[in-house]
Amino acid sequence: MKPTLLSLIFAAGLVAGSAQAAGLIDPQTYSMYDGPDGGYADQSYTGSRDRFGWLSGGEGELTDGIKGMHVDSPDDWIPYVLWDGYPESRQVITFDLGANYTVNEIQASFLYYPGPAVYIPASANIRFSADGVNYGSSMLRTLSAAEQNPVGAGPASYNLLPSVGSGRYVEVTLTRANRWIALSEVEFYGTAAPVPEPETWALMLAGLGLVGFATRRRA
Ligand SMILES: [Ca+2]
Repeated sequence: MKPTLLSLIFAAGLVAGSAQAAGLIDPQTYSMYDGPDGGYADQSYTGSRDRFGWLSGGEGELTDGIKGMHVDSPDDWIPYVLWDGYPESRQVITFDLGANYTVNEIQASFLYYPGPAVYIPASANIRFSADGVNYGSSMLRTLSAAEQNPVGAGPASYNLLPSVGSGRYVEVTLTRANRWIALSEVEFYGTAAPVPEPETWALMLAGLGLVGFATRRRA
């Protein structure tokens, strides 16, 4: 009876694992080129910033939970990181989620404000990696004309992930439609997807072997 009970417990564990609801993932760090100095830059970034404006090893405005603000005066740019479309036409942000996850959704909070030439990106390219070196194929998300031109100026949030992905590192490449883009937050929703290490597999197989051995002995 013992092996049956063990397999029941094992099966219950699998069911419990798969039933876990997708929740908000807390990224550990992100790296990217900062916005221009002043109110356009990432004001609260905790990592290092080199002389070219490359941010690494920390996090800041894009993961602080502050999003969806309207802008009424130039001071209000502060919760946003802004990048000018010229001369760079793409902005690459790489997030380290801290562990492997199955990611269902990437919500990015932008500002649409055509008066001062702040627009929604035309598209996003998403790539996942388990080790931060080798990335899977690009997942392209093209934003529709309606998404790029919301009714009235103000904050606009879109899911940039066209289909489910998995990994620890997520590279988000934003392609501009026009001049500036303003980004206040990037949120990842998903479930922990632990990839068993070879040692874990060896232990599990050894455990199954022991169960089989015990069953045979009893028979
Ligand atoms: Ca924020």
